Amino acid sequence: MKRLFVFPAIAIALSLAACGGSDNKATTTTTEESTTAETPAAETVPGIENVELSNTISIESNDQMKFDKELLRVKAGEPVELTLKNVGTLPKESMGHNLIVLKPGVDIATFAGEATAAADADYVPKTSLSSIAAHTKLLGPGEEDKISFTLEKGVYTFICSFPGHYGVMQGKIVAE
Ligand SMILES: [Cu+2]
Repeated sequence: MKRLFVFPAIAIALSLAACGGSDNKATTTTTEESTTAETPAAETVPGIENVELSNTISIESNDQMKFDKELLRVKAGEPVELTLKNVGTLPKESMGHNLIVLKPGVDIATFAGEATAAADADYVPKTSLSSIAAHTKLLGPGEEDKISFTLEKGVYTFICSFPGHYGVMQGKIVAE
């Protein structure tokens, strides 16, 4: 029965995120307090069943402002080795890329706004470190970075936090 309660909560969260902009905190948190219970596996990610489970991940970013993978599936509780390679040729200052894995429940638009203001920290905002599960460096053309991290079960969003990129440069990691 838990799933029935949790799913609407996610739907509300997503629709709020989609609206963007409004800081309207007084919105419809109508239903029950029980929705705050942690059931991370309840979110369903369409298409995840077609993704091979692997804790060794290689992702490319490019000048078209794209990651070459948007759905990842890893084993929870075991180290994930992720390599991001920027295969573009445009300068880092205009088309740099990173990959930030956000913790479940983090508001992406809010985070991205804080990241935009953190140019001197490669768009990894120190004010929001608690929202980050893992991140790579900001990469210029031809550069790559390999990171290792371990996730608990759940659905994580990853983004590139370079200003203006997260809308198209984002994906999901399902840790199961
Ligand atoms: Cu980017």
